[in-house]
Amino acid sequence: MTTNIQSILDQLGVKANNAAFSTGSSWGGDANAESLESFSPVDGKLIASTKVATTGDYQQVIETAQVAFADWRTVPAPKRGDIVRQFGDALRANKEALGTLVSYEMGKSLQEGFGEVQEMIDICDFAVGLSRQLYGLTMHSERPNHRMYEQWHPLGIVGIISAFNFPVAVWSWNAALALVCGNVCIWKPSEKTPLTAVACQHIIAQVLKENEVAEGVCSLILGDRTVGEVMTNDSRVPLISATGSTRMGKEVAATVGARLGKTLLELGGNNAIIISEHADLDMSLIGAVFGAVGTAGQRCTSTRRLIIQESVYDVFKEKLVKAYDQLRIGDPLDQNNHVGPLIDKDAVTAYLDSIQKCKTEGGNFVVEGGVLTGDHYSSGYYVKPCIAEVKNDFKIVQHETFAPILYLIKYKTLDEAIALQNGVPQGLSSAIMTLNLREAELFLSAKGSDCGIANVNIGTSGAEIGGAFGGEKETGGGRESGSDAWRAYMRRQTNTINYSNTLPLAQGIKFDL
Ligand code: UN1
Repeated sequence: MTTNIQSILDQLGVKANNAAFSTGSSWGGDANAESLESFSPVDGKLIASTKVATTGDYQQVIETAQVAFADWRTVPAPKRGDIVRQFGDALRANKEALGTLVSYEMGKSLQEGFGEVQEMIDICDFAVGLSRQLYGLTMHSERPNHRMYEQWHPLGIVGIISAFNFPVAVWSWNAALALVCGNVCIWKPSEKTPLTAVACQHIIAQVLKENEVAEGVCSLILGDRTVGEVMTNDSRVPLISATGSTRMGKEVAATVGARLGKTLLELGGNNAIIISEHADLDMSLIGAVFGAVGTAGQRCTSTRRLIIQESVYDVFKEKLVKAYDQLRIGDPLDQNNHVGPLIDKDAVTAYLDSIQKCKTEGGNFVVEGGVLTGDHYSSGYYVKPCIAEVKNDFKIVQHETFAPILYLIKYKTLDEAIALQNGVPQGLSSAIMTLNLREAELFLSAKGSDCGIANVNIGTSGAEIGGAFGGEKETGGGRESGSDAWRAYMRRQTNTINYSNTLPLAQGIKFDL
């Protein structure tokens, strides 16, 4: 690897120290606390270590955030938007360094690392415009000389729990919107990717400092799931926005629901592309292969299933096998490679386990998987993207494995294909490849895909930030990022104002004294 990671860490202000939390410019942490070490999946080397936050650290963060909210909510929204605009500019200046660190700490290809930072810049731009558009409706009152309208106020502290696979972008979707809406944020990143989080915290803290924003508006707390559990249990945090597995999401939903808090959940996907006999097969190939092997199959939007019409099944399978043959797997910082490593040893075990289960259930591997060994693959986390012919009702096919395993399923009629596509517990992303208008519209209709995202002639991954992002069923129902997702970060207040000389009651009720 030619990239000098040390100079990137220096540029981003990431040092090996005792940091376990930050409330902005100030950092803290107990030197005696447990270490949180970040190893690169690229070469297995220790990049740097931080500390796990203690309960005392958490208290300090939450109390600082509460004080900060009292002021931040009074800053005019367009002014808050201007600060987010400056954050976007700071990300532009650091795009190369941060994108490279994302690639090195998480393992995705450098192009995808840059893409992830671009996604952060895009959401900042979106949030700036939004800061002048937090619209409420006005209604006509049934009573004379009364006015009714609704307005949106910030919630308070937004707790953001993010996953390793998009270690910085998903935080920024939440933070950029939460901030323009007048909330303060506490971010608990994945314990697998603490350093990219530390880098982001430095970038945003600098912008906040230049604008004389108090400590506590944007905080970071490092640690394992224990820290996350303390936060989800805390009624001082009205909204928990969590990204991760369905198992984790169910726990968060139960804990936050028990205290009647709000959640925004973005959980597992089991995304399929339907490839019709009317598809442009060359275009479909790019969508399918990028969807299945991009980020080594570790996106929640990764393509896990291809549902292929029987008349094009063999020819498309052949194209896939050829394309997989040409995939270059290796150091993701080397732009010649398409696929980097999985995140860690557990991910490799889950990948091997799923392949085994698939075989036991009768899956036929047309491209075999396996762990790659040798000098180029020193971390031990590099695996071969593989393809298996399966039945949709195999147990393993119903399950989301965060790895590059692609399942092929054959269909006869489009109704059958849609039933297969919907026939899994998850409901995040879906796509159809067809040049036939009737097929495309049926897929998008109420009788079509049951997912939060449904595309035509585009794969399942790589959504733009402008649309609402999230899905149904076991994906959790939350919507982040674009469209009107901002409403999840605010509370709605209905206001009725009487400017008459009497006090008429609604519904015509008479009550005279
Ligand atoms: C995720 O995997 O959690 O649509 C987010 C995509 C990206 C975001 C994925 N824009 O693939």
